[in-house]
Amino acid sequence: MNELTLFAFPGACSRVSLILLEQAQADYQVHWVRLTKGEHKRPEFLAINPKAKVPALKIGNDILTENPAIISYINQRFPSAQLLPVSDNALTQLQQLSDLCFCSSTLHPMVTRFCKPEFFATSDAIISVKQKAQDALNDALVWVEQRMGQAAWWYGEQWSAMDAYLFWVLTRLQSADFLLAEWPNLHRFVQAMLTRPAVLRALAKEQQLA
Ligand SMILES: N[C@@H](CCC(=O)N[C@@H](CS)C(=O)NCC(=O)O)C(=O)O
Repeated sequence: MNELTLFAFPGACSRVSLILLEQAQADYQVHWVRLTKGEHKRPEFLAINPKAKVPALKIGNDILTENPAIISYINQRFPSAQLLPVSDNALTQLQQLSDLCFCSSTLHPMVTRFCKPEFFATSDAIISVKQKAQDALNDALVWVEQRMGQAAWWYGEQWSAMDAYLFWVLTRLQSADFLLAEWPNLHRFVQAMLTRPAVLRALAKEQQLA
């Protein structure tokens, strides 16, 4: 089997893959890329991911980037962990991919604008970018809150990679003082995630670097 190394940073979206590797009880290593020190822009890491982003997953001598692709790989490599609901139906599989893309392409850019508005605006416009991101997040989270309803997890009874992804979105927002109080189902969901051993192990790994 090809060795796995996850390039990650505490609190970044690499947390999703970290949780999944823990959930699958995978044999893997973590290589921390200190974003705060600009390590993602250094030649050593650009040789891994020229897009200068975490996560990246090294699989033997190959590299995989982009969250939905990495998550799909981990799911396929560890089938017994059932990180996504199993289905032979091609459309169902694409709907699962669509859910992951909702996190990566719709929610993630809003999260970045809320948490790091200075990446997108000069000082006079920073507050306005953050406010616009908050508005967009509020609109998106109305649907997420409804979709979760009273269900334990995104796909109902079965915990999945979507829960890990949503957990990262929500905890990243909380770390930037986004209040979840308005969203009782999402608040309950985050609390439930914090009781899961794989989630706690992933967070403890992140803490080792902090
Ligand atoms: N489209 C990429 C986005 C990855 C991404 O934005 N990663 C952030 C951390 S959450 C990052 O590495 N940021 C460093 C920077 O932009 O300077 C994916 O889904 O994997």
